[in-house]
Amino acid sequence: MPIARLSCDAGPDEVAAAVGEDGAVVVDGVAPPALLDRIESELSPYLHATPTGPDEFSGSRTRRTGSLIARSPACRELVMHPLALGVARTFLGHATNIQLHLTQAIAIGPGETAQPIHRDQWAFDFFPFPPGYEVQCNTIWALTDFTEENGATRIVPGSNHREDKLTFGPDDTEPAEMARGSVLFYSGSVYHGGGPNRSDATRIGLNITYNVAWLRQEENQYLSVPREVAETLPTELLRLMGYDRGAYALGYIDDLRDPIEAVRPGTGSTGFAVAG
Ligand SMILES: O=C(O)CCC(=O)C(=O)O
Ligand SMILES: [Fe+2]
Repeated sequence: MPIARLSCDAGPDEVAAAVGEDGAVVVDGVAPPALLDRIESELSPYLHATPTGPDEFSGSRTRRTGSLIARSPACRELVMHPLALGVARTFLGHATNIQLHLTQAIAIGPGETAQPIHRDQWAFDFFPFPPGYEVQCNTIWALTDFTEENGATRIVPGSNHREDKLTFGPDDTEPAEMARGSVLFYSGSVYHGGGPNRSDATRIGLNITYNVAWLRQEENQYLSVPREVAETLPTELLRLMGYDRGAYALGYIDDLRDPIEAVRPGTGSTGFAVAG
């Protein structure tokens, strides 16, 4: 079964429905080349300085560069992209609110082997979420073309509906081939993994993921983005980063103050409940 594809004029509802159906969908041609050029130049020094991974899962020829909000103003536009946010908010609409889970450039170098096939929601200590209760909505934006040869993400379409803790081999998977500027949406429940890179060039994807705001974030935004940078960011982005309550009461400051008060004093509400 091939990976579903939509064109860039698809709306959030259509994309979210496709993610719910098969666990993954590629949307072609979403990010403009000029934005990708800015991201490349802003991230380039960090990508080069990042060490390769320490184990099989992170990849001994793969570099994972985080803190994209702090390091690349252009990446903030992808984090806040109306299609990505719209899909995440729709797909996770059963939760009171959502948050940014992680931002990570994944550069798979030549010679890298296939990443083990997994569900991203296993990060939550393998908690058995009720089938159909989705906790994550993920994107990988293609900063380079993604081809079968250079390590395009491998997906097991439809596996979002399968049991937990299954094992899949390469033949069960399909490569999410896509051109630079396209974006793969996938759920926390779909089985997938980074592909092996048999080319002589590096494959780079920007993995920007969202989760329900009652769970912990994988990338700690409060510590990854220095306070002086946080102070310059739009309130909507800060809230998405976690300067907000999760659901009714999670994450307040001292006397039930709104977490946004830490960065933007005088703008928040007091008490429980999610602001704005
Ligand atoms: O780089 C990719 O294509 C996928 C990476 C991935 O699934 C992960 O790191 O969890
Ligand atoms: Fe993954």
